Amino acid sequence: MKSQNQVVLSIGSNVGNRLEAIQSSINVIHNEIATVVKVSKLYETPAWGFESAPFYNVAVLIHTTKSAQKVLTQIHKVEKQLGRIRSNEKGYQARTIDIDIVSFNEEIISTENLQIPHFEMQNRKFVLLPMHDLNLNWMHPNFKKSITELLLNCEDESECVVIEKLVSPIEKLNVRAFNYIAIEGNIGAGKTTLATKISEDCNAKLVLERFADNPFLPKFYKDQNRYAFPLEMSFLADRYQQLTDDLAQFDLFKDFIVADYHIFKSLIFAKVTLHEDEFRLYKTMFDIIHKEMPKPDLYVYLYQNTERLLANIKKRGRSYEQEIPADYLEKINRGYLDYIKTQTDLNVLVIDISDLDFIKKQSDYVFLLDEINKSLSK
Ligand code: PH2
Ligand code: MG
Ligand code: MG
Repeated sequence: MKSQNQVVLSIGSNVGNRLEAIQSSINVIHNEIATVVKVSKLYETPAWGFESAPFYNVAVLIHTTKSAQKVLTQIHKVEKQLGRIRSNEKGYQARTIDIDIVSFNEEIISTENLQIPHFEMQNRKFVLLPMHDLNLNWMHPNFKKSITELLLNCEDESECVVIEKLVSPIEKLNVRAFNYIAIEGNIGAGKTTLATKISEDCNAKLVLERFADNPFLPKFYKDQNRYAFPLEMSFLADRYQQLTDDLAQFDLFKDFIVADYHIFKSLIFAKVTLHEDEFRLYKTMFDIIHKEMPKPDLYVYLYQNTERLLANIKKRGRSYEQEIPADYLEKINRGYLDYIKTQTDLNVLVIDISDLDFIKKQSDYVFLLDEINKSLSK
């Protein structure tokens, strides 16, 4: 199950500079509404259903947590922003830009202003051909047919010509040239959320910490002195095992790996939670183990202020985390920053996300992707 909705939009233009209009709409959608993951080839297509100049058409795949209704309202704003003027005349009009929702996951949505899947998609080659390029594993929820099958059954005879290959904003990132990115941060900083989102959007293999399996964690929060050592040892063993398994298995169908932790996290936490003598023993074990571990091409540290960490912890509601005191979080943060300072041959990117919301604000997410991309091209 994906954490985001997979939405296909059909974009068309038959007035003015058609390519520019389509490209601008893709950029505005990506920067302000939802992540544009894939873009089809650009087609020239005869006006369907009315006499008018030929269109340029594309289909795009977007990822978003927004509802279909919200996406609709926002794409209407983009149409306006790009100079679309809707007249009151009946029937189709020539237009600088038209953005329609073709599909929303495999859902059937029927409201006053929204029919999803688009009610005419099966009759329109200018929708089906571009959507076919997106290579989705998508089934029409009413007809129970794939795009390939709908194309075979489609009676539209209009001639649609490929003009050029277009590249999505996500495909433009050079993150794919790298193998392994680790997203780090304090408890509640949003590591898992960001790593999950990046893996979905950039076709990366996701490696998540299996904290839920650790039987010592709830006990530790109740009695630190008693449980810190077994907790840190079991985390270390678990992380070692997971990372050696997952990083060794190169997945041919994925472009790179994104993890929501780096093995050094173990040492950072142990330094805060263990007594000095215990830490020395722990460090001996850690040094033996971590030598074997692959190093990430990029280490991202999400810095988040304590107030928001506490709010996030409260919001996600894991019972055993609710009593975590602010000064514990501050010690952990200091541990991370001290560690980062000593790293000379690790590619580190520290991002202060205290004033960002990469879930609710697309522009904040795009900012993060840009930062990550910049530090990879260095
Ligand atoms: N959009 C329409 C009606 N007809 N024909 C082509 N070729 N391309 C379009 O995008 C298009 C159309 C209504 O939105
Ligand atoms: Mg339309
Ligand atoms: Mg429309």
